[in-house]
Amino acid sequence: MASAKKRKEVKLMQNRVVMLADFDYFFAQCEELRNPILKDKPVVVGVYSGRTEESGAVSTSNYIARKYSVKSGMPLFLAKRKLEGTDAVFLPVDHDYYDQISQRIMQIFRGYASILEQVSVDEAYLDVTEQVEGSFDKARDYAQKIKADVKNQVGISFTIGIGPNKLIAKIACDNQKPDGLTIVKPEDAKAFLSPLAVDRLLGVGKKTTLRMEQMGIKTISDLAKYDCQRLIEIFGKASGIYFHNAANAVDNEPVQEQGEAESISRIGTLKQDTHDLAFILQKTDELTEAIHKEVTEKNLSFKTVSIYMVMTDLNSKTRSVTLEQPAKDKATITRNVRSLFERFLGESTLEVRRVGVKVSGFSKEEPRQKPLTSFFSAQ
Ligand code: DCP
Ligand code: CA
Ligand code: CA
Repeated sequence: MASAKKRKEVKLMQNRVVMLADFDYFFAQCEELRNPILKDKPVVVGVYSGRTEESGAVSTSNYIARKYSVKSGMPLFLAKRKLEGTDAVFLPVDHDYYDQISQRIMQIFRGYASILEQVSVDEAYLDVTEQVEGSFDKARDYAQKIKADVKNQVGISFTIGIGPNKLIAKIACDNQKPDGLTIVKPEDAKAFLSPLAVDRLLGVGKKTTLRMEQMGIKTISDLAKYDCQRLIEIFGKASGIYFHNAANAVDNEPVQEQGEAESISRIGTLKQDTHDLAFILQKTDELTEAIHKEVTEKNLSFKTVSIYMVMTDLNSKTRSVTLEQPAKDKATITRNVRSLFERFLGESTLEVRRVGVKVSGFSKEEPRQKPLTSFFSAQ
């Protein structure tokens, strides 16, 4: 019995069905969701730096605005110029709202996957091997079902890429947007990658692309054929092997649940910019409540409590305290958050716009720990 089970596991490992779901024009789609009138207009969501009314950058835009060649990262004044004469709507980012929607969708995904790995606010890998019994044909219907379910329950559309591993799923997902579905079967994976430019591979940036071009490598197929030993000599062992494998559609990275976090954090925007301790603590109490709930559910003890704040000038700051003993109670978080803010507000005259609370340094034994990006580094 045991060996039959083992064989089945091995078989499953060899023939995975991995999905990447990436929400379409996410921040802008969220704005359309709460205000459907926007759907027929160009919509630009931007980060306003606050220096002048127009200074800041485009976070994203809907597909109507993209027709006017508005792009993420573009200065807002340029986007305005491109959309001159249209009924374009410009909106500031509202991370709390997008996070809420994201969490609702991720929760639905959990019901459809054996393992869910959230990689960003609008992207997640789903290992659905078991659910579709290793079949890529079944995976097509299954993906449509997930899309329809999220559309019904939340009202957001997204694009799915399906492949035998994360690498293929990701590139398949980029293939057709929005509301796309691209399936690449294991036997087609190499041919699917072949004609693509090398910079489509994760980890191949501008510098590497240039270097590869000098070596006569332009497409992924060129890279796949290139001598692996030479790649190692030029790019080092880890990168050389990675490039060789990736170009040959080989990627054994498992889809990994991110539940075993190194830290638990929450972040929120204040109703108004302030320098008032009591006002800030009202918000951090809410955040602490949610953090403590998660800490309790996961049965963790923490050794570090941190605060995070974004000031009105958009600079962000963090402060931390390490406890003498690991703790698991809410009062410890509340008390330390309070004293960290007291001290911080005493040192700074700037007003605070967003605040965050984080606990870390968990002492429960955690197998297979992988460093996670916390909100501190993500900001
Ligand atoms: N984002 C941002 N600044 C950038 C790029 C992205 O603030 N330079 C934010 C806004 C996006 C979200 O991240 O909505 C997700 O980024 P994506 O790259 O997935 O882009 P979109 O979801 O906006 O569009 P697409 O339909 O191409 O996925
Ligand atoms: Ca997206
Ligand atoms: Ca994305």
